[in-house]
Amino acid sequence: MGTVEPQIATDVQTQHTDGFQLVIDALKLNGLDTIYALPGIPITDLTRRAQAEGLRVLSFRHEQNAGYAASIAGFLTQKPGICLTVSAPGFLNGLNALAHATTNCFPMILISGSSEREIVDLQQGDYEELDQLAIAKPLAKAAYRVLHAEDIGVGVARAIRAAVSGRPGGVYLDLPAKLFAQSIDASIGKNSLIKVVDPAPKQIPAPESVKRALDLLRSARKPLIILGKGAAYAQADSDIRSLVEKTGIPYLPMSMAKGLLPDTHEQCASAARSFALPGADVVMLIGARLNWLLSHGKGKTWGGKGHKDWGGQKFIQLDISPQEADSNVRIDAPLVGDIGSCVSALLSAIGSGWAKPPADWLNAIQEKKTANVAKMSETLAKNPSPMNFHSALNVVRDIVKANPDAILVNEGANALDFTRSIVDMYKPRKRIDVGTWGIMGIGMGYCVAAAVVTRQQVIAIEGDSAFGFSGMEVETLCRYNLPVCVVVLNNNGVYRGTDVNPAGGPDAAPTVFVKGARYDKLIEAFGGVGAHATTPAELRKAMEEALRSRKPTLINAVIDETAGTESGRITSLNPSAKKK
Ligand code: ADP
Ligand code: TPW
Repeated sequence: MGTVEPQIATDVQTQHTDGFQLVIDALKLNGLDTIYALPGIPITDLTRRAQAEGLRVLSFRHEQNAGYAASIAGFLTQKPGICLTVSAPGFLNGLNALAHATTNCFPMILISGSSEREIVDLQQGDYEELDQLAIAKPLAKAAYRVLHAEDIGVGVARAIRAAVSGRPGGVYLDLPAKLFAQSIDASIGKNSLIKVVDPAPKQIPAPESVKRALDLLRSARKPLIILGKGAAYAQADSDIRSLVEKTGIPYLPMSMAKGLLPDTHEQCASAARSFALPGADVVMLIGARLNWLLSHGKGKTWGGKGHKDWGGQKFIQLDISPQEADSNVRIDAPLVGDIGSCVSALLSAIGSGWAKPPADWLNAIQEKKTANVAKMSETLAKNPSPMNFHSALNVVRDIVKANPDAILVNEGANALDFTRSIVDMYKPRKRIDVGTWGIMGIGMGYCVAAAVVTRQQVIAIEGDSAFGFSGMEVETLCRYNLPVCVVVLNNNGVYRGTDVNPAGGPDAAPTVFVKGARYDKLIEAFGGVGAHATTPAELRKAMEEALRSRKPTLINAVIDETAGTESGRITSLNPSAKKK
């Protein structure tokens, strides 16, 4: 007996911790305070305990939407957005968003519970068996698995560094079910955690590359700056604005870079895009890739003779990825570093005596702009019945102008293209949309994250098809009582609602939905505000009320079903259009 007593005393004195706790502690230690999740085996208790420990755990109706929320939280905050899912199907549902984050250069960590390694590897048919790590790898910037509780600190630290350093991206962290219940000595656990120091170190560009870039820019007769979402992500807003203004160079914002400088800025060349791109002789890309969204830097858009011919431009490219240069056309002056450091290096080298671009170039752009703006104003002033994209978006344009801090979420085809060109943005990182893939389904996930991380009003402009991909999350908007106003531009289908079944049978055409659907009723089922608008006046009233009340609101805005074009502005990418 005498020998047993001290043994019991030691056990009582030893404090233990477990895998659940260490994951929570590791996230908290690194300032990651919000989890976008969908509970189930083996992570239900992780969501409960995280909430009990003061983390914000936002629960979704489908993992894809939780994942999109995490990805855009990463873009808006420069901290990896955390998405938490169950194994196999939950993981796969979240994977789309992980790939999206990687493609768009958004920092995100997908944490999925997984089944027993021994059974998965022998393919013995475990509950939700899937080799998740292997599947995630090609779609993620990095992928890790933690098998021992004392390695959780390292696993989370590596995931954070991989997500935010260099070119940001999606990281997968595989946490097998057994890990969560592992118990270890609390002090060993505590000491195993890592608070990541300087997770996204500055990358200073080489002085010779700064000089090369400025020499080229100085030689330009028709210079142009293109701002991409990498520039928006970098949060170097005032330096970027100084660079644009000090050089006097006209600039084009890519979709999510709108508002980095106000779209109403005199140097903004958006309204003269199709003149500026082929006309420019030197183009400085700041956090924008020459991918399909910029016609790969060549072809007719850039003044090339054929669709693959170079237009003669010289390019300067500011990017954190040294591999990005020359991906599509020759980059004459790559400037590798983080945007903040690159822009500040350019600013110091420029000083105050930079000569503005030749007046004939600036005047020519201004002339095109004035003509196009006048044409657009005429179209916007019309009030057709039924309402069309322009008359509806004219209302949105006014509302955003009056509420420049609101975040605008946008997806659809025509709903996307028209909103992008009609609705001016006034502040950085206020427009978030379908991104590099032109993906449908980001809508409600983006709304949740934008409202939660910025605490600002959110306005979502959604095509009726686009909305359907995440529509069930209106319950999530209501559950968390988020200040989100969703406007569904309802034209009865994908692109428009007028297609007919070519075989004449009873099935609707593939692009057509239930006519006259009342999406507003959907949100009412969960206690939100629904509104039905058939005129710009009704739409204006409903939007104003939504912004005044800050209640979750869904406005079904009825649009002329003949109004859209196939695929919006990218009709030419349809194979049959190519054939013609
Ligand atoms: P857009 O679609 O707006 O044209 P892209 O997503 O194509 O923008 O390009 C963004 C680019 O910005 C990527 O090449 C990425 O490497 C780069 N990038 C992202 N963050 C930073 C940063 N902090 N500093 C420098 N470059 C960055
Ligand atoms: C994940 C293909 C591109 S745009 C679109 C689809 C289905 C919907 C267009 O209709 P909507 O907008 O939203 O009603 P509007 O204004 O033109 O009427 N699946 C995914 N992503 C994409 N891009 C598609 C399908 C697509």
